[in-house]
Amino acid sequence: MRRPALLSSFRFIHTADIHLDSPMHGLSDDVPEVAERLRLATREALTLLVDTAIERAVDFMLIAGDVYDGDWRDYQTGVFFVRQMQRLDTAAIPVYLIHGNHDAQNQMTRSLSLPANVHVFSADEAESRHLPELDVALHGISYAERAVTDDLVPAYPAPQTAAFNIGLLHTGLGGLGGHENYAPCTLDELTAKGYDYWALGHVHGAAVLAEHPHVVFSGNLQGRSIRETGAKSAYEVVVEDSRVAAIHPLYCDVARWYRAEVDMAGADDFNDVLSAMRRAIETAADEAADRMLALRLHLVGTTALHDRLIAASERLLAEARTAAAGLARGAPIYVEKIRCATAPEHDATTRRARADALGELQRLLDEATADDDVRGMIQRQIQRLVERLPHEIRTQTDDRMLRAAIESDTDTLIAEGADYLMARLTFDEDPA
Ligand SMILES: [Mn+2]
Repeated sequence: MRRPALLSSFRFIHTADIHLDSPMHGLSDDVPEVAERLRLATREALTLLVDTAIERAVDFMLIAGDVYDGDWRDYQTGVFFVRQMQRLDTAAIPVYLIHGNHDAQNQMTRSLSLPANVHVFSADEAESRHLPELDVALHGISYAERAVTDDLVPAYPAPQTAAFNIGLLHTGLGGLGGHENYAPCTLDELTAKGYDYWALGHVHGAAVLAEHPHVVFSGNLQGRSIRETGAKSAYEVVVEDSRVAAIHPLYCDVARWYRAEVDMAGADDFNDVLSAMRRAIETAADEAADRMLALRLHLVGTTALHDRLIAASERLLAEARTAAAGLARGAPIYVEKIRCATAPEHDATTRRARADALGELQRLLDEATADDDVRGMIQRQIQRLVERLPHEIRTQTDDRMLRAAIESDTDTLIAEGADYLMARLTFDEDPA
């Protein structure tokens, strides 16, 4: 095992995927004050990280790609970043960063000069920086273009002897966590490189994949949609005698996304439903402490109220939003969506047996479902709609009917559609 000549002790921050000024997905204009504050969350999280770096007097900061979400709308995004870097400059904290797929060289049409404490690794070839006072060698390369499909690791320089070696790399590492597999590589390849710490970016879930040598994804700094739930952080890495002694998460997220299940099994009427939703909102608010909260409620369980819940979805959302607004709390709560995943006490079998118009409709739907001509027609019509959907929706939607349409799952599509139709016919919009 290689031994540094001089043992060195220091602390640094590893962050990545800041996605500054990224839109927050799933915000609606119904609650403009909350939506506006959530839109600023990526900036506030970076401000908090810089506060923390200064307060803890770390020796340097690493940003492993995707500082920006994409090309700036105007210079304000860049101005904001430069100002935060200037604060670190004043505190004599150097910053080393690489660009990732979102802020690759060819994605950005605007740029601003950065203060002298910030070093951006070249997009032309992997390069190294030596920090003599700490005996640290940093290696990295920025993305020249969005879709980097080559393994970049072989091009990284050999470790410097008598130094603590750190590699900054933006990688999908084999498609981890469903992220695009850019700059693919393997864990074995990274641990075999001879570096002491790999500061990785791109995968938004934090993960320490190996220790001694360390291979670490810091995850993104601030969740931006219901797909990025729970606490988000950067890491503070403590090195003692040229060896990683500890890694602490620094929670700088100012808004948290949560999914909460609300069990409807015990609900007898609409008031019970509202109380259960209110309790779920309060519990999530406690978990988020004093942060902003963006919440999705999943109504679950078997209930006689199933049809009414589906028919009253707009009112339920409005009720949940006013309940959230009524909580005395420093930071706002945004109820993003209510997903009704309850099961009816009386299903299609019971409906089919009814002698009235609903029974007849159910029997008609049954026939249609079994008819190949009808199925073919539905498939063709839906296919035409699906082809027009933006790529992002096609790949990311978690709406059950939309998913069924995209995946040409005609059975689910018809069953869900029939369920909704039945619910709307059985109950009016506004249950008492
Ligand atoms: Mn990325």
